[in-house]
Amino acid sequence: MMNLEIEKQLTSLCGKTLKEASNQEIYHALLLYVQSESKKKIQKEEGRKLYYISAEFLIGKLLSNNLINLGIYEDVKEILNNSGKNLADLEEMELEPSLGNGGLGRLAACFLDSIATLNLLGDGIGLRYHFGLFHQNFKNNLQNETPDIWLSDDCWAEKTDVTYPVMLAGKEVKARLYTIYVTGYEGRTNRLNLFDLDTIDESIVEEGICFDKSKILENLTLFLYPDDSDEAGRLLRIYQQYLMVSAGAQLILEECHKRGSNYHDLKDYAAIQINDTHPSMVIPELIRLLEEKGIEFEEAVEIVEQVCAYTNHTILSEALEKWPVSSLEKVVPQLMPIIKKLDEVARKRSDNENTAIILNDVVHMAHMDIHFSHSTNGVAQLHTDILKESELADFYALYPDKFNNKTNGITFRRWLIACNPKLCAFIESLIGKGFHKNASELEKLLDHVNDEKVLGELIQIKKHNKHQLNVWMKKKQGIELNEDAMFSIQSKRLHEYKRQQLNLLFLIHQYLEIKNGHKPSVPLVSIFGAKAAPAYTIAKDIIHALLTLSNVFNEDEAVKKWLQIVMVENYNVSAAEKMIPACDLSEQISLASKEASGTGNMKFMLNGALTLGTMDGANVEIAQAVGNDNIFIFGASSKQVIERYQKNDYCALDWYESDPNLKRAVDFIISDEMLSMGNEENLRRLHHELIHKDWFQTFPDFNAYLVRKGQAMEEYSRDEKLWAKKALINIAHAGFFSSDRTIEEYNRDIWHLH
Ligand code: 26W
Repeated sequence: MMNLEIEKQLTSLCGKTLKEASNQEIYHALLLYVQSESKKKIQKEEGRKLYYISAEFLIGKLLSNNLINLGIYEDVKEILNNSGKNLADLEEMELEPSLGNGGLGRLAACFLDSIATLNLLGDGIGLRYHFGLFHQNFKNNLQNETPDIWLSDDCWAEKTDVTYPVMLAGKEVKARLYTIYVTGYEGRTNRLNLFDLDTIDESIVEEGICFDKSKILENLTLFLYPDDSDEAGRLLRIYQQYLMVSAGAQLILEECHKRGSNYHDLKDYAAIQINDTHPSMVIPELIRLLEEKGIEFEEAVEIVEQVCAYTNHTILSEALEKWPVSSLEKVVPQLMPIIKKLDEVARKRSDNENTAIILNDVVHMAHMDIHFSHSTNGVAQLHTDILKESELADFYALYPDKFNNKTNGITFRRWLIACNPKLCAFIESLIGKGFHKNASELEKLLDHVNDEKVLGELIQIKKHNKHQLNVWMKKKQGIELNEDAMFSIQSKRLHEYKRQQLNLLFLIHQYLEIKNGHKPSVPLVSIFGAKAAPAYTIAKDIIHALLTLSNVFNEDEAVKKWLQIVMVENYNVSAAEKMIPACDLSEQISLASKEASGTGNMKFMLNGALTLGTMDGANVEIAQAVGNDNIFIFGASSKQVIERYQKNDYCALDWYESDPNLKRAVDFIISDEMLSMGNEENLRRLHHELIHKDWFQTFPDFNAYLVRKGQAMEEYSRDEKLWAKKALINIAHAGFFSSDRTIEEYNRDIWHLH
């Protein structure tokens, strides 16, 4: 019955039978159909509403996800099959928006899914970047950046008639609202509100991703985080942020007013979550707008503090945004008097200079957030502890009650149900479907961990997923993977603290051992996915070294069978959905204390990979959940690392000179083999950086990493059933890492919706 109705609608939207229609026409019809079905699940807006403001929403492709959430995935698949069409082919046609860098943006997307699934009233606010971050391709073993096109006629972001005036550098522009409907799993529909300017001109992009950074009206929303290594780029970031928060704040006030707020009681109508410091200007902007409505400054400050909450996602100082007063004076002169008054209030609240907002003519955005919101949270227990004890200790002393932890989570709808249908169906056959909405039910799997048949099936599913990844890689990059090997995957932004370079040194070591006649216990396919920020030189050098090393391996017939490096081009959500289900060993090897949480670690665990990791971010909580026998932990503790930084006595050269294995691996970067296939400049720079700086302390962890990874490979090759048992134990304990749990905690402690 359902099928007939859907088919009728699709046929009418296509204007012809599904058999006759092209994939493009069917995709278009499905988009319209899903949008109209989604809108039917919009509910009346009552009570307090959450606004999640974020510069990034890494939402991934939406078709399958929406079909699953609307409960019609299987129906649509069957209807298409009956007409000789294939849903997977349609999924391939969708262009993925790259509206984020990594974890922070993907977290925001998972949160929107969980908020709607839990039937909470909550919308996202962000920007409609035309080309997202960038599209990555490799040429001559180097990363190249081009625009990542996603806007087309078949686009999930609907243009609206709604606009808000925004003052940029004293000139008024019109911010236009676009809407993406966010479906909950068997739940309500909310919105993702994305702002843009009508005046953007995509044709000003020249070679690669270069464009005239001074033409604000034409370039403002072209890219996410355009290169901020120069002044024009930094100003552009401020323009972007202000467009987002000013339009966002106007939308919030307008909606609350419509629902009955007189602004004095704004806290009964709105909760605003500030996702890292990028949207921090929402605080002075709201105060400015409330003053325009006749509210006194003191009261406006109070209202904003009741409404806003701030999430910190990093302790890396370069990511804690600080804007020069002179830059803000240029772009948002209307905010500077307010920020100065807020600085005075902050200085009255505490005589500790470190907690001031303006220091040496620089505005510390995070400081403003902490003073003028009622909650500051970290994103994993360890991260929150470090914030309280060191990075933000002065603020914790001032406002102990504001600080709280919200360990990150992921949506199981996308990261299991959609991306790993075989595993999902198998789990359902064992414990039913309850875990779709109640993730802790996965613990029921513990009853099966000694069942040989179950473990055998789990092994087969992993094999199937590895085969699928191989098929995809062959098609995408013409690379064939050794399916019998262990698949280790490190996929995340490229950053020195995440230490892809440590993995590189391991691979070199393994290669040299094979050359010396010491074969590893199992062949290894080492897969990477990573984009490097366009201006981050050393990160790009690491990509270059990995690609070059991969050539070296491929050229060597004897080594090739044992070792393979695969760099997945343009790593994004869709690539992750293919890679994660196929992983045996999940590489989470950041320098302890530096990875706030990580969320990839949770996705791999849920899909039955074992973690090789340091005691960092949420790895700590994963280790607690699964127990030490079911995870491979190595390396210095966060305490040791923090101490080393405090003492400032780490000397990379000493480690290099005292460990022959390490020295041999590091020097191979500039060996004849590498130089003959790579660029001398890139390789020498990386070599030099490692031995003279190694700011993220790869050398002290090198040996522990070799040993632990060797153990993991040995266990994997010795007893595949035991490995599968450990994988099942990981899946069974993944429930805590559902973003439904995270959102329930945000709501319980911070938002108080319903
Ligand atoms: C300067 C601008 C800037 C700085 C840092 C923009 C973006 C970033 C990062 C990409 C922010 C980020 O993604 N942080 C990650 O947030 C995740 C979700 O909480 C955490 O799991 C990761 O550990 C953290 O690195």
